[in-house]
Amino acid sequence: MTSNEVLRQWVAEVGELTRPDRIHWCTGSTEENQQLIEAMLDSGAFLELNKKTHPACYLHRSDQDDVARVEHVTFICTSQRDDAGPNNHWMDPAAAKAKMNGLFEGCMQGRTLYVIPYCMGPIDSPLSRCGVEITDSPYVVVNMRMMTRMGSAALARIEREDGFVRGLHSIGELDPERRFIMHFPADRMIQSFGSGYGGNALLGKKCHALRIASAQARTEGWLAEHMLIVGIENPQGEIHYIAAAFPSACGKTNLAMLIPPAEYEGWKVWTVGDDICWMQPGEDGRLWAINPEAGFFGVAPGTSENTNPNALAMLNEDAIFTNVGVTADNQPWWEGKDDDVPVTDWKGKPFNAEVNPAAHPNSRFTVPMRRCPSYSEQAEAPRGVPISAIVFGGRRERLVPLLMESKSWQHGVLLGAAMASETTAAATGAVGVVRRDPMAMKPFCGYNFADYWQHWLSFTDRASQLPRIFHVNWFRKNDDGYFMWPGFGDNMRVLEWVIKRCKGEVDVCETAIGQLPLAADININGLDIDSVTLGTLLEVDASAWLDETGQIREYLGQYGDRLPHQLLAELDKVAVSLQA
Ligand code: OXD
Ligand code: MN
Repeated sequence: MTSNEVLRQWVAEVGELTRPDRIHWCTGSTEENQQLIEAMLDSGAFLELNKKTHPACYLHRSDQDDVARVEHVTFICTSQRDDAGPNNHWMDPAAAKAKMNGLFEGCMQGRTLYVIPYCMGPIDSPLSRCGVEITDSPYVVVNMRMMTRMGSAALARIEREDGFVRGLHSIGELDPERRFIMHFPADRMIQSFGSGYGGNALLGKKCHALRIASAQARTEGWLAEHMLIVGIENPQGEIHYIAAAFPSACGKTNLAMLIPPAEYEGWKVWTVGDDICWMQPGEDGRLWAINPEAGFFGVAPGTSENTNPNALAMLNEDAIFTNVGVTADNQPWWEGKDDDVPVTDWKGKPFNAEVNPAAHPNSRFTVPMRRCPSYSEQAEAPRGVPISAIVFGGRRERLVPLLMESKSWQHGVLLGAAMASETTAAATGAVGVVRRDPMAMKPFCGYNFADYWQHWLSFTDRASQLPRIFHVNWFRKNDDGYFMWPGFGDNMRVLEWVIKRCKGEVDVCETAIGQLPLAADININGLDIDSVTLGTLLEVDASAWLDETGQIREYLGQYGDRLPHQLLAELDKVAVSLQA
């Protein structure tokens, strides 16, 4: 058990409410993990994959109605509705607790209640924060073991410090009508019922490391962001760390572990994180970042030898696959993987392309970060890594150029706040609809976006050497509907320009919307791209942008008086300059 009285009492209370058959305190040991896996193999929750090609790899098929995050039933429960903001669904905390108590009542009868102490971030980092998840799902336990520093070491830290995030989860009956993901930032508490899917059930990830942590970060003077962290090493051995925010399923994992094109001999890419970044000003005035996670929970479809060879290599062993297809020799398979032919789809039915894809579009892999060939040992550094540049990016077929730099930190905050992207399968709902997704945090900010932008703006007073801010768009299409930029490893060419700007090595073309690269400064050697295409990728269509600024103004208008004046002033400057 534990010497932490608060934790002991909370577990006892939850036990009384949910009435499990037994309570298990997770240590995170190999033996414990093995026992859970064996139990899941017995129950059918796990299927063993080809032992030769994929040792210690398992397939999990989720309930067919439980395959993605559910934003419409995800709530931020603050006493004042306005503190959650128009960006969140809100429920009164007392009403939410009453509703959840009703659902949790007796829900673990016949099940085991697992207590999972975990640490988000390196176990000995002052930037890390701890939590405890209570769950009745062994799938959650084995995933949390990969995704966080889980077990005895985390419990020891919890016993040393004051306060931890409390997360209560039950799969319930997996009934979509009885599914709620509740956040109580004031109590540092999460309650999730009715789903076993990643972002809804692995509470360390979106619920803690983004929604609760963003609110906590605001009061403590740091930032919790939906960003990858990547280190780019040049042939001279100099490493620049970049943090980049993209909406879900827009290629963060690919960018975090890209392999540079042949032209970049001597360059190396180091992966620190692929989804979440916690940043804090250091004594030197720079922002220092940790990845609070210890594993990847990545989107499987589209991952291939061409798009992300590092990911493919790390998925050969010790990985969990959720909702992918399988081949005749029992290997995991998803659309875009290779020329193999799947025989069974993600529902466990014979594969028929006319009926179902082999893998669900939001099928996932879970794997420890250390398995990634480009894994950076700096991901364990207690002080984190210093961030040179922040990159924002969305999925936009039109309008938005391949690359630009903000004119200032304040203008960079506007670039982030105005981000928009076409929706993907990572959440339930329509796919391909353009929606505003500020800082890629629309589904994840645990408080009012207006206050969040104010918090971002406040960093000019908190840190003297802030990173430069950039905006990219890999997804621009031509009139025939083809992507104009090759993306994937070739995104290195864009990152090279970003680093050159950080080092003051290249000039810019000043435009109304931002500072764009001179075409000659983007390395396109070895690329099948002509100067007209590159010109289009870097063009600014003033009248279309005026229209866009109108839409941004309308979007920001929802935040009323709470919206920071500075943000509107930045938007005004852009609009005036476009009119000129
Ligand atoms: C994720 C997501 O799982 O953003 O990372 O949906
Ligand atoms: Mn994500």
